[in-house]
Amino acid sequence: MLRYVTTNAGKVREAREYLDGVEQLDYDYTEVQAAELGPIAARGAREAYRHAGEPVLVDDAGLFVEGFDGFPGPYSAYVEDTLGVETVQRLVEREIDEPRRASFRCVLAYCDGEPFEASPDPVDREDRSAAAAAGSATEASDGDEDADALPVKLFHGTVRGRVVEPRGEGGFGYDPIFEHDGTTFAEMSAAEKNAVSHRGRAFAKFAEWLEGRQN
Ligand code: ITT
Repeated sequence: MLRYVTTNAGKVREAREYLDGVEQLDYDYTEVQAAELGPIAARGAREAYRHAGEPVLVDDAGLFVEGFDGFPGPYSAYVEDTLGVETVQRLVEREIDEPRRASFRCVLAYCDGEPFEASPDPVDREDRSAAAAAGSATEASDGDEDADALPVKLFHGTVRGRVVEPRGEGGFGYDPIFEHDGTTFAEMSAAEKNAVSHRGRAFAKFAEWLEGRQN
């Protein structure tokens, strides 16, 4: 049984469109600090796999504002919890001229304890963030050899848009302030959002790859 590892019910609603019978695992894995989402998700997937002992899928996402060099990016959850998305929108409006470009990015990290065949989507084979934290570029181990050796398959999805004044009642998180093609994500149904979103794009790749792996 595949476990979708998240504490976020909004993500689960969107994932159901792609994976029949996917079960949520409400497990709060350690989110290491890193400039990119991939290493955070990969490390989370290793930790969640060790915890669950079953195939796991971790989903790490964030809003990258171009005029802020990608901030809040990997810190999106912390910024939502502390400032709130409406404050983020006001800051962007104050500091950045139109069109206030931004992108949403999502990385899905899959781990089932087995190695992976080559495919266009990358495999993370070591815990680079642990290596960086230990001050070594070559030594990947942080003392937990087994976990570091677990390969993790990564699926990326990105969508470009603009930061706008909040509109819409649907979705979650930053959806009311993110506009794509004239509509905010909060004004879309889950199916409409999935058709264009960072998560939808990553899930479409993952679902196709998983089907091939299972057959
Ligand atoms: P888990 O880590 O338990 O999955 P989370 O909500 O902390 O839940 P992330 O770290 O991936 O998940 O999310 C980073 C932030 O981005 C957080 O504030 C989310 O609400 C927000 N977010 C993620 N995906 C989003 C989406 O599709 N639309 C709007 N906001 C989103």
